[in-house]
Amino acid sequence: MIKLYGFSMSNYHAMVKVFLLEKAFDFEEVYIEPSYSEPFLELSPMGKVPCIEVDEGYLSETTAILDFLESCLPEEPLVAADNFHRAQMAQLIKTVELYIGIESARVMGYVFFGRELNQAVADEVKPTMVKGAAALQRLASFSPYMLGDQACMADFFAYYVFLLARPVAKKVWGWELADDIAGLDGWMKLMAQRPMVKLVDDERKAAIKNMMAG
Ligand SMILES: N[C@@H](CCC(=O)N[C@@H](CS)C(=O)NCC(=O)O)C(=O)O
Repeated sequence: MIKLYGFSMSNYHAMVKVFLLEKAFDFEEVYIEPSYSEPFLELSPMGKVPCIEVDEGYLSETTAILDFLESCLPEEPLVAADNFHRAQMAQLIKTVELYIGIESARVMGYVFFGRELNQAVADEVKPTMVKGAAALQRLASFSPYMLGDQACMADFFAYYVFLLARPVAKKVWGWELADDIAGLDGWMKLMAQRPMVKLVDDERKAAIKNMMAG
């Protein structure tokens, strides 16, 4: 059985978990916090979560995990059948990951963990995110999902990026991302209604509440 290592508060963990649930995989979760130390590096060489354990070994990096899971159960597809549309989806995921997710994470400590804002970093991040948002507007159709009438891998990946990137942009720059990405708000609301997304989101909220309480 697949083992998913990580913790519920992590948005990357949420991406993998929701994907496992949507594809109806049999899996179990193992709570672990990220750490750059042995023996965890054996599972995840950058010391990050999530990672998974399958019969063949360990895998980390969310997009690699999602690709692998998709290839294990192609009969319940969450990617397009033809090569070009699949590559377009990969392009969209990469755009969201590099120019929205990773960039917004550079100022996340200020928004979620009470750290001081590094204004120089914030000044560097914003122009990249502005371009990322404009690129996404070109790449995603929001009709009503990112790439058409069915949810695909890109929707699950991007939803959990924007779940954090939106409050980050709002707090750091007073920037409502949905003002610059037409369709973003409605799409997020649609995603949030999916039963598996709701389940994972409720667990995330409960984990955050627990952390705050204790
Ligand atoms: N590129 C990684 C990012 C995962 C990630 O940033 N995970 C966070 C938890 S949400 C983590 O492990 N942080 C610890 C660290 O960066 O050392 C992926 O795609 O899985």
